[in-house]
Amino acid sequence: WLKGGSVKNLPVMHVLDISWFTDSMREGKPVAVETRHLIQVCICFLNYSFTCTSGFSLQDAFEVLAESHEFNDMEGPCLAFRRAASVLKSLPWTVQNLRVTEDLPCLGEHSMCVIEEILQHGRSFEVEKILSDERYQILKLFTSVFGVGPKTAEKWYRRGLRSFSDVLAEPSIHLNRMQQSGFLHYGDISRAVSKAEAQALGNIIDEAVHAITPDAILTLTGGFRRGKDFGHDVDFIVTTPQLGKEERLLTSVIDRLKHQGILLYCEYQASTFDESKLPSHRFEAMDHFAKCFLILRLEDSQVDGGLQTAEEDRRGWRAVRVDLVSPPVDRYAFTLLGWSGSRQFERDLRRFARMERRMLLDNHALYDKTKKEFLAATTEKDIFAHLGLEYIEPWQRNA
Ligand code: DCT
Ligand code: MG
Repeated sequence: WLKGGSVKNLPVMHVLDISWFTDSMREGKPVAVETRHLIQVCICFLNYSFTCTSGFSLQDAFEVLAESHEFNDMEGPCLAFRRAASVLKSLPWTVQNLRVTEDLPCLGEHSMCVIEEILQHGRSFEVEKILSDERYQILKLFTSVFGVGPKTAEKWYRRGLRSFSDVLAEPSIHLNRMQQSGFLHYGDISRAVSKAEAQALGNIIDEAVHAITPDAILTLTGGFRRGKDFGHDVDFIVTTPQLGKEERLLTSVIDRLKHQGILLYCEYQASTFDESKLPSHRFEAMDHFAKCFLILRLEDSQVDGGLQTAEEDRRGWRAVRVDLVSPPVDRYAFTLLGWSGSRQFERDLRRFARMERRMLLDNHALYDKTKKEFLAATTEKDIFAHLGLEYIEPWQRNA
């Protein structure tokens, strides 16, 4: 299966010997990009199978179920499984019998059945069926490309495309710029970014931002602010003490990175933020501040301890995804709270604000529907206080 690159025999992948892959890597043999990805699926399966027998698999199982429902455009069950995975992740102990789950929140009937099956049999038939399903594997492969969402992946799948080479060889498919860069840098950007690499990028952005505006405010956010050791990208917030100057700052930073020859890809979105349209009653996936999605070139010499690359990779650099968002300074605290994540934490915090406090929270503002007024905040602590919640540090928001 691995050598042929075919995915037809995936149901038998749990008996696959992955030593071929590790041996190839050690011997410096080239490994095709999609094969590498399919191996990730395979390792995920092996992890799942292994952890099932050792009793730590529930969270992985729910992540798989959530993703599969996302691919089927079933938002409700997808969120329910994501929430179940989060609850299990937040527990300081491992679930070993069904009774202890009875008092846990957010575990519906379906989730309980999955837990029961795994606790009893060490595996979930439903999860195994998904993992060996060709459509799931191909959609997972396609959506792993920067710029390819579930809709595009589904479109390609329906057209009979089953691999990256199928997509790239199909003359009627026109990849947008983001997807072209996604394929071009696939190997690098599908590899996790380490803390040291994030730190090195922080130095690069810090230098650029302060060369342009000496009193600019730069903050690392996203998963690395929550103390994670690895991430899929590095997120930063940049703003200026002077209201209105922040948007020009972002375009100047982009120009500077371009001039330095390290800008491999840039999608810039100008601000569409309009105070008069607040509060927003409909939740929008993205805020309206100026932002850019970048791919930057990071040199080995810039990283403390060097880049973590495979032995045969002698380029001396790697591509990394970086996001910059630039709110006006009076919106900084809301943006920081929103971009610090995790996504599940944000979702639940907004839900809490709406249901328990009759308040609307997003990355722009906090609105009190009872008092019909906006609540100002200069720090995250102010926002927690407005919500009547005890402040929790970013590292406690990982669930
Ligand atoms: N975010 C959000 N809504 C979006 C996009 C992002 O609320 N549509 C928030 C949640 C997390 C944060 O912004 C950064 O997003 P990611 O980089 O996707 O998440 P992360 O937690 O940093 O994860 P990773 O470590 O994988 O980058
Ligand atoms: Mg991130």
